[in-house]
Amino acid sequence: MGDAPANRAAELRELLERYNHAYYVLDDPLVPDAEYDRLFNELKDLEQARPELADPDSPTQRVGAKPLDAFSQVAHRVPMLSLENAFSDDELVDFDRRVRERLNTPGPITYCAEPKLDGLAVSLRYESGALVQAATRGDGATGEDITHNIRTIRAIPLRLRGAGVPAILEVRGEVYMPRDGFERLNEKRRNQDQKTFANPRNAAAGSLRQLDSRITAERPLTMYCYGVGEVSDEFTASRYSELIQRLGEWGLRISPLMEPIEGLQGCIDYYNRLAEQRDGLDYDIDGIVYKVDDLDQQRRLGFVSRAPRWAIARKFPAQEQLTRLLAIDVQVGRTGTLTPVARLEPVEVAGVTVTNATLHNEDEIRRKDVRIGDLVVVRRAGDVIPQIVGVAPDRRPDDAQTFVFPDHCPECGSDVIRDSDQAVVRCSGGLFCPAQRKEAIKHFASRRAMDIDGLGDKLVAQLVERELIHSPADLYALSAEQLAGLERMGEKSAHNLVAALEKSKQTTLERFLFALGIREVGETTAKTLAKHFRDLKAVETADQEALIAVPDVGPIVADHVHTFFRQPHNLEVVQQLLAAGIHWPEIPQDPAADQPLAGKTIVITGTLSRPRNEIKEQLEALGAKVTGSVSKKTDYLLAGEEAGSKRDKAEKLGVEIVGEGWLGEWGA
Ligand code: JCF
Repeated sequence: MGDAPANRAAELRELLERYNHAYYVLDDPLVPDAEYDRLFNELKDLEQARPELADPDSPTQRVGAKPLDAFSQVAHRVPMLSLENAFSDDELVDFDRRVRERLNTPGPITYCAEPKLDGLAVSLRYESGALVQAATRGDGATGEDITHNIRTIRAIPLRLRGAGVPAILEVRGEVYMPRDGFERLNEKRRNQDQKTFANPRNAAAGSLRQLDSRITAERPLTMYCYGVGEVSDEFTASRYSELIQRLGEWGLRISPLMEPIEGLQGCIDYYNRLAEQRDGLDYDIDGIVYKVDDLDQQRRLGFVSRAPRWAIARKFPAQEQLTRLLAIDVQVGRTGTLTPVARLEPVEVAGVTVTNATLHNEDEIRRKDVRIGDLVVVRRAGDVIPQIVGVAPDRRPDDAQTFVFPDHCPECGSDVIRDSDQAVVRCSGGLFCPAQRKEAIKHFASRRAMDIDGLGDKLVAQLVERELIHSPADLYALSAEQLAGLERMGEKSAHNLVAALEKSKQTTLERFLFALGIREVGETTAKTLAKHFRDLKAVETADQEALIAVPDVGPIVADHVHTFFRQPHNLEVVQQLLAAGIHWPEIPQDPAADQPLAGKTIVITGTLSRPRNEIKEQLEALGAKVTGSVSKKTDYLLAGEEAGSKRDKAEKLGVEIVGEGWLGEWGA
C-alpha cells in the first residue's frame, strides 16, 4: 500500500513543474492560471499538513527563504568569459577576416547569432540534474554565491528533465527583467515613494544582490541560457547551436531568436533584422552576439585574455544618452493632472531624436534631484515614452535651478490641488481650464469615443482658443462656414467635418458614457455601466450604493460617476448633446453575445495608439485571454506598427493577424 498523500504530493509536483516549464520557459501555458493556483494550493496544504513530505525543490519553495548574513565567494572552475565588442560593420568585417585567417578557410563561416541581453551573467551548477549552486560572473574567475536568489526564479529549473543530462553541468546565461515587469516594478516603487531603478539591467542586478531572497522572489526575473562551463565528459556536441538546443530539451530557457547564419552577410542581415525588431521585443538588448557555430573551430580559435576569439558582440546604438535639460514644462491632462515634462537639447537615443521626456511627478524630480541646466540621462526603450533616469551630478553647472512646482495651473491660473495619497497634482479649474477643455473635447471626439473623423488636435486647439466652442456640445452647432474660416481648413474638409459630426450622432450608450470623460471611467467601465443600467437616465440618477453594486465598480469609480452627474454644468452639456440629436440603440435586457471573445487567446505586439494594458483589459472584458507569446494555441495576433518577431512567428504558424481597427468590431 502506498502513502496516498505522499503519492499525491509527488504527482502535484510533477504537474506543477510541467506547467511551470510551459509557462515560464516555453512562454506557452498549458492550463489557465486558476488551475495552476488550485494545484499549487493543494500541494501547499499537503506539505503543511504533512511536514515530512516537504521537499526543498518543490515548486512551493520558490518564495524565498531567511536572509543570509553575507554572500560567499564561488571560484568558477571554468572561467566566465566576456565578449569583445564591435561598434561598426567594419569592426565586424575585421572579426570575420581574423576568424577565417586563423582557421585558414576562405569560405564563409557558419556563425550562430543571438540578441545580446542587457542583464546579469550567471553560472548555474547542476549535479545529477539538480541545481546545487548559482553564482554571479564577478571578475570571471570568482563570483558571488546567489543560489538562494536564483532558486526563486521560476524560469530556472531546480531539476533538469529529459534524457542524457550530464552528471555535472554548469550552464551560463543572462538573468534579466522584461520591460513590462520593470515598468510595473518602477510604478509600484514610485507609488510607495521609493527610488526607481534607472533601467531593467540595474533592476535585475539589484534584485540578485539581495541577501533576502523573499525580495528577489517578488521581482519579475527570467533568464536565457547561452553557454556552458564545466561539463562532465559524457556530454558531446559538435555545434554551439546544437549544444544550446540540448539545454532547451533539459528544461532550460533559450532564446527563440538564436539561429545559425552564413558568413559575414548573414551577420549583417541578422543585425538589420533585429535592429528593426528591437523596439518590439519585451526586453532590452544592447547588441547581437555572433559565435562560430562549429565547436571544433571554437577550440582551434581559443582565447585572448578573457575573451574568446570565436565570438563578438556587435553593439546597437545605446538606449541611454546624456543631454542638457533645458526646461521643465508642466502639461495639463484631460482630468487636470499636471505632469512635468522635460525639454531637452535634442539627442539621438537608439536611432530616434528625443527632445522631450517624462519626469512623472514632483516627487520623482525631488528624489532624482533633477535641476534645470543639468546634464541628464535619457533612456528610450521600446514604445515607452522617453524617461529621465538620472543626472550627472558632477557635471552640474553652477547656475542649475531647482524646479518649483507651480501653485497655479499654467493654463488657466486656477489653484492646484494635491491628492493626499498620491503624488498627483491637479488643476482645480475643471472645464474652465482651456487645457482640460481641449483634452476633454479631444477625448470626446476620439476614435473609441464618438469617433469624429477629421477633428484633429490642432483644430480642437483653434476652436477652443477662438472660443468657438466651450464644451463638446458646441461642436454640433458648428457650421461649415465657421469651420472653413479656420487655419488649414478648406471648404472640403469643413464639409467633411460637418458630415462626420452628423454621423457621430448615431452611437452607443457605452461610447457616449466613455466620451463624457468621467474620471476613472475607461471603455471597460463605460461598457459595464451601459450593460448594467441600459439607460442614460438610470446612470445619471444612480446613487453611490447602486453604482457600487455594479460588478467591477468600486467606491472610487462610483464616487466619480456620482459626482459627475451632480454637477449642473455636466447635466447641461449632456442635455445639449441629446438635444443635438445624439442617440443610440436600446440595449436588450440580456445581451446574447455576452462575451464575444470567450475562449479566444490573443497576443498583443508592436506599437499601438494606446497603452497595451488598456487594450488588454478590453480584450479580457470581451472574454479573451491575453498571453505574452505566440504559439499554436494563439487565435489572434493584434499587431501594431513595427511588430517584429511575434508577427513573424504568427505568420509562420498561420495565426490570424489583426490590426487595432479590429477591436472596433467588438465595440471596443
Ligand atoms: O546576452 C548576453 N549578454 C551574452 C553574453 C550572450 C552570450 O552568448 C555571451 C555573453 C558573454 C560571454 N557569451 C559569452 C561567451
